[in-house]
Amino acid sequence: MSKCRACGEPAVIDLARHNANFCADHFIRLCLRQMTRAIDDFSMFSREDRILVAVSGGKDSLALWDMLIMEGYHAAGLYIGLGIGEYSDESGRLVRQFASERGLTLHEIDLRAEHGFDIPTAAKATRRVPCSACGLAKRHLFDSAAREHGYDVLVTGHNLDDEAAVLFGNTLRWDVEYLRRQAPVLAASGGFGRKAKPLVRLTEREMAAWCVIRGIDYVVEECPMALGNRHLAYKESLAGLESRSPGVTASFFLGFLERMAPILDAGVDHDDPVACRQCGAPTSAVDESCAFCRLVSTAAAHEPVPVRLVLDRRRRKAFDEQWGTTTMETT
Ligand code: Q46
Ligand code: ZN
Ligand code: ZN
Repeated sequence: MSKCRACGEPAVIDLARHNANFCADHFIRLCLRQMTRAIDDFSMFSREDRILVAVSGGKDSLALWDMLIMEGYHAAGLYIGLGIGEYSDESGRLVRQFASERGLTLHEIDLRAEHGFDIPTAAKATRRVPCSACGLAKRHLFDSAAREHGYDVLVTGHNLDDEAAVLFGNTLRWDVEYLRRQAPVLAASGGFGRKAKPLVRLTEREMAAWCVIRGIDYVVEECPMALGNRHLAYKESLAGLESRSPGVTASFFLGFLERMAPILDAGVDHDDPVACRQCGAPTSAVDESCAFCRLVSTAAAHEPVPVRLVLDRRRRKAFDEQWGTTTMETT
């Protein structure tokens, strides 16, 4: 049996990118060290700050919340019920269970109950891919919840693999504006709060292992609406490279952060926002409602749409293959 590099006890995980194996205890310490390094290197927040963790019920955000609490940070959770069928039911249940078992503060927003729509309906009503309406709603609600409850910073569970996939896509298109915004911390600006990604030095597999070792139940299924999402293809390509050369994903993304630091833009330019005339949130849409309020009025007026009707033929075939369902036969 392989041994832990630090103490020689039996190892529970092999990390090819570190060319080493670790026992549970030393793996936990390694993860905490990597998170703390990201927080300190980018001055994300301090121990005095009040932190709001956007939790989806997936492994990354729950692991992040767990790690922050373990390191003594003041961190509460924010969960948004997106109304994506059973996926949302299960993720909400697991987030509530995580918070109540540990006595942590959890803020919840239910899109359907509070804003009159859900993501499948928003996708249909706006005729755009679900992730576009979803991303817009989440950005708005994260910001407004952090502001309303007086948090200093909002943190998300984006990991090294997520960020490397985004970097890969931005590089393939040489999208300089997006490349500049890939800093793991964005300072508060123009009425928008500070945002940070403390897991940028940790991989997806490491976060799954964290949850297993710490006994955290998380929603294992990917969001069904993500099928066909371009990021997944970039992730798969990088995973292929990683299996042949362990560590290549980390050197790609962390090397970018190190070498490109001078061009990274830690502040987002919102050119003098005004207050949305409906909800008061900062927006660049002068004399108009913000993008979220416009989404609400389009989506809430639409009849509710079940998840499966939003998935197009190609996605539904993949969905059926993945989940063993028969949505293809029902229309
Ligand atoms: S929840 Fe929403 Fe994600 Fe589902 S609809 Fe897309 S953006 S994939 S992180
Ligand atoms: Zn050890
Ligand atoms: Zn608004």
